[in-house]
Amino acid sequence: MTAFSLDPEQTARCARLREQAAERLLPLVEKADEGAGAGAPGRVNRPLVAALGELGLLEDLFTSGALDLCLMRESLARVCTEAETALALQGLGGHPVHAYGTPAQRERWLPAVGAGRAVAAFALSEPGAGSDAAALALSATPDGPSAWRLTGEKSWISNAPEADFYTVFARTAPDAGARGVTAFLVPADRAGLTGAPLAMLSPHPIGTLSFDGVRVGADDVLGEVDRGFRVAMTTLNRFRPSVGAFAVGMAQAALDATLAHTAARDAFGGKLKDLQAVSHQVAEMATRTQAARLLVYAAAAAYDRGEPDIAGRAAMAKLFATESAQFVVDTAVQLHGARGLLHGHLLEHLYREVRAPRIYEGASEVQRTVIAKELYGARPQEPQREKGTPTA
Ligand code: COS
Repeated sequence: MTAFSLDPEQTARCARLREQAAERLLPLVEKADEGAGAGAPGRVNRPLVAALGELGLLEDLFTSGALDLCLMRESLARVCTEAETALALQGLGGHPVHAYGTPAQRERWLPAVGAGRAVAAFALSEPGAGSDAAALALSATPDGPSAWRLTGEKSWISNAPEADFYTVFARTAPDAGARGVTAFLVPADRAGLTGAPLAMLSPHPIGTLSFDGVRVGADDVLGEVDRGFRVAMTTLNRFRPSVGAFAVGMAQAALDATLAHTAARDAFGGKLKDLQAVSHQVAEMATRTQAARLLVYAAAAAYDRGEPDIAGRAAMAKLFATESAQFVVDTAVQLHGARGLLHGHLLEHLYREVRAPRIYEGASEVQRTVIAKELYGARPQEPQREKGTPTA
């Protein structure tokens, strides 16, 4: 890929993904909606996860680079947001095991996650610690030489309470902030672990988890004791540009629908697109979508090359793409008029879907904080001289 376009192989892969989403994945979502009632809270669509596995897409999560992950997410999102999110959550919950797990942990869980037989989840947020992730309080108290008991709550956890295992971040050192957090791989059937679904605006399953003295041992630790904040942050570095890709896919779907609608709709003696008030809005939607896409691709490509400033670039990509997608989807609703808000209309669906990504995996405000930290950290501290100021 150059800085400006995908190569033909990547373009062909995106087209194939869109086809697979339309033929294999979308029907499984429509079927679930008929069966369980649209948006049944907290329910994982297991046939959908299994189909993602059969198509080989879940295995790709762990073998492909960040840019390929973005292309997958963008392509699926254009056709079927539910499939996109189911894929992403397998990646978010599974990545800490892939990147930090012991051979035994990897063998036990990664083939099952890749095949879509095991559902993964990433459990960082708590009722009292969202944006301020280092303030998390779920306590891991020692229970013998190398075991702990987990006690406390997690909240807003995607795939809870139906996941098969959770990547759980708990406090092993009180009062140590980010340096006292440990990541654990906790199977869902551990005694003392319960959960409940939450009914949210966002259509994917989200719930709470309650830990009542759940026993974990050294074999359950992901990475090193007290070094779990890094596990969380490096996972987010990888996934944040791809949240942007999800947003770009939704924005493109809204733009495509708007182009079709405004070209066909009769109004004021012509087509809607003949009104400059309409066509200029569409041009703005397309420009912001493309700018977001380029920022996402650039951040992901930088991640794949191992460049040093990836946290800030990932943050910029996520911030700009999710905020732009909100604008694009909202404008698309406006240009569709009332029909865009009809239950079951693509835009009504996207309008609900587009809101949460501005909050999860680091709210827009957190992304600005990450960007600003990097900017000031990298800059010389003394004020810059004005042009022409003598140097001696
Ligand atoms: N990549 C790698 N390491 C990172 C990192 C990143 N993006 N951000 C922080 N770290 C490391 C730091 O290097 C530091 O390590 P050392 O202790 O070894 O020096 C440690 O983590 C603590 O860093 P810092 O003091 O900057 O952390 P803060 O407590 O200030 O947290 C923010 C910073 C706000 C960025 C963090 O809490 C965050 O990302 N919050 C949002 C959480 C989130 O996304 N939740 C949603 C979960 S998924 S739905």
